[in-house]
Amino acid sequence: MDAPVIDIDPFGDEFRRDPQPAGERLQEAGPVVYLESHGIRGMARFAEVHAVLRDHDALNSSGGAGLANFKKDKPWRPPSLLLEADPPDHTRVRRIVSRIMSPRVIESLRPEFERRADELAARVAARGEFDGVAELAQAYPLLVFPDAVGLGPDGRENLIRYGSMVFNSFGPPSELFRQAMRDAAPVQRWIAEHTLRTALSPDGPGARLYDAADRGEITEDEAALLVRSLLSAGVDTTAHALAWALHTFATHPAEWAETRADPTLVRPAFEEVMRLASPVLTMFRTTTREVTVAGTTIPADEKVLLFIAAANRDPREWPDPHRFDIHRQAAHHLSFGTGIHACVGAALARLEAETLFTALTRHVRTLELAGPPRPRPNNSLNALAELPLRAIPG
Ligand code: OVM
Repeated sequence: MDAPVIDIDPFGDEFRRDPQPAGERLQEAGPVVYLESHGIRGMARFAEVHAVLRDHDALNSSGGAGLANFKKDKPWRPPSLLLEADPPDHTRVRRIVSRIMSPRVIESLRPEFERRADELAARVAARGEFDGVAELAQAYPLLVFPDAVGLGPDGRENLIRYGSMVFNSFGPPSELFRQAMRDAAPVQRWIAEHTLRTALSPDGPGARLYDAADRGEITEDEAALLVRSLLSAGVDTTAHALAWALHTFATHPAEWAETRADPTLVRPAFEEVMRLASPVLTMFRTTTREVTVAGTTIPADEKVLLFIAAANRDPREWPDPHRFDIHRQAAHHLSFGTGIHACVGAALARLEAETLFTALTRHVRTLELAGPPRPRPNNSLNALAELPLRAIPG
């Protein structure tokens, strides 16, 4: 073993409660470490995580983005055609989804998002005390995302349940995963039904994917699986990003005052929140051959855990990495990944954040914690279950 052996369990309670000290220990130990808890390699320094995400030939995704090695263990659902696929298959479908979710297409949603965000922000601010998770961070994506994809109004809570299943599945088959999978059948049935052509409005990205099927660019089944990707990764992730943005502003009143005074700061401040509080803590790749990273050789067919959130706070890349600095150049954080698998919904997530927080600058004078935030344990997400907030409107 040429990598230092570390006893941190990246799916254990201690890591979940506070991933930051573990991140520092991993970085100090070296560019590549061996995590004996699961018999896997890990990386937590920015340079190596960044390089591995871009080296999709040597470290691929069809082995799965979680702990399970799809070459050996049967996946719990048919693999994603995006997240859990490699070129050339991945390239073919990714091109189609990228076009349908392009920044120009997403930008056309802005007026509607602005209207919804303003209504929601005004209503919540007037209430004074509220749960930032239920009433803003989850409520807003659930309000705009299903419409943006072309889903009808009913059953949206299934998206939260399904997101929790998907992101817990990236860890070991622990009690946490079993809990997430309890009564999974009706949720999975709802998701499957809502990936069908008949469930999607004719003007959204869902219908555009079926147009591609009609042109023969993908099959009908592939269109359904690509809609499933949007439903898997589109709600929970943005909800937690918005929750952390609320938390960060509530605990940094000077930065909130500055952002209120100049709402063009909303966008860079959100990038800085994403850097500091990445909703995705960890993601895996699988080696396709023996590969040497920063002088450490990793055999073929091994899972490699990328500590995304830790890399975003690596002092080798970010001066004063734990400080919330809204003037920092933060946009090259790894919370949306990088390389060919970089988040295809990033423009949509950014638009949600920009419209919601711009609306809040108009309706909320001050924001503070009204009680301790309650975490929501998850195998790969940094998630909040509850965020008690107090707002003074204005
Ligand atoms: C997908 C998928 C699911 C979860 C996460 C993700 C972070 C993608 O089904 O394609 O990307």
